Formats: sequence, C-alpha cells, structure tokens
Amino acid sequence: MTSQTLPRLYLLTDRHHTLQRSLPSIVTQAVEAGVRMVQIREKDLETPDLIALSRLLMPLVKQHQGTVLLNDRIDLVIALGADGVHLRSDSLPVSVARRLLGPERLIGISTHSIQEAQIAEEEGADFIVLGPIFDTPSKRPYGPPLGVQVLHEACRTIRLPIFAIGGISPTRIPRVLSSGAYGVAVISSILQASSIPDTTRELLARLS
Ligand code: TZP
Repeated sequence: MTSQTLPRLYLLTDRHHTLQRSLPSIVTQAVEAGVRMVQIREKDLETPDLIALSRLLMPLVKQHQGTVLLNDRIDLVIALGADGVHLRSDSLPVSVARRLLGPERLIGISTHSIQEAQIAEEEGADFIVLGPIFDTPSKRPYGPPLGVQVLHEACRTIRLPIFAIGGISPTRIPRVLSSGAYGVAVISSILQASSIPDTTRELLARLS
C-alpha cells in the first residue's frame, strides 16, 4: 500500500475506553461499517496477552482487506505479519524501524508539533498523526491542544499524509479537512459511540 491509497479513517484501540464492550465486537462492527485501518494500541498489555489479542483482532480487519498496524512493537509486527508499525515518540527512530521492516510495511508515527512531524518526514515515515488538535480528556495532563492553526501550518509544510487526532468527532471533520489533513485518527468517537455502525458511517461520509 502506498501512502496515496491509505484509508482516511484510522481507528485506534483502547480496551479501557469501550464502555465495557469487547474490542473484538467493536472492531467487527467498525470494519463492517467501513473502517479499513486499525492500530492495535494496548500499551499496558504484556507480550503474551498482546499477541493473543492481536491474533483475535487482526483477522477481523484482514477479512475486509483492511490494514493493521501495531503500536510500537516492531518485533510483533514481524512475528504476527501485521501491515506496519505505529511509532510513538519514545519508540525506535523511523530510520531504524524502516531498516528492520523494509520498504513494504507501513510506518506511521505520532507527533505533537510541526517540528516532530518534519523530522518524521525526513526520516522516511509513510504517514503522520498530529495532535491533540482538539481537547481530549486523556491528553489534558500534557497541556493545551494544538488547534487547527498548527494543523494547517503542518499540512502546508509537510507532504506526507497527516491524520488529525484528539477530540475528533464527525462534526469537526470539515474543519480538519479544510486545514489540509488527509484524514483523522479516532479513539472515543468510535469506541464510545452509542451506535458504532452509525458513527463510523457518519465519519466516513464526512471524509469522502
Ligand atoms: N494522541 C493524541 S490525542 C490522542 C492520542 C492517542 C487521543 C485521541 O483520543 P480521542 O478519544 O479520539 O480524542
């Protein structure tokens, strides 16, 4: 998959924020409604449990020809045959990830400033997630959100696809798209939706 054919909606998992619903059930509903890119992001799971969960979730996405990235764990991307890795700021550098994963696997990276996004581009990431753009509870301890102006500036100076993250709801999509974002990355919009299929379809409709 080249970065030109990346889906525009990127779902990140967090089993602590599902309103007590199981991740397999949520991911099933999301992919049936059209999600085609999922990051397994269960940062507090021990390796055996992460492997077990990934083995449950990956086929659900692959059944719909979707793309699965694993958060940070390059070793498990290789071991489990995932489509790529999603790096965090404390992960191995992009250049090392590329050497380990080769040219075909996807490398996405979380960035929190224009400068970090520029470095990620120079080092050879396939796409960038930038945020938090809007207020979102889990990121409040790290300071105020970046806002759409920073997103706009990043999209003006960086050629890679940029996914806006942080407080993304369907109604905010027009604003992030008009700032130049390629797409959006979401957690609670889908994981906490009262109707996962309806919200997924609304997000996708506003992204098309
Ligand atoms: N990185 C920046 S904001 C954020 C992450 C992982 C959280 C996004 O969660 P939500 O629920 O979509 O606002």
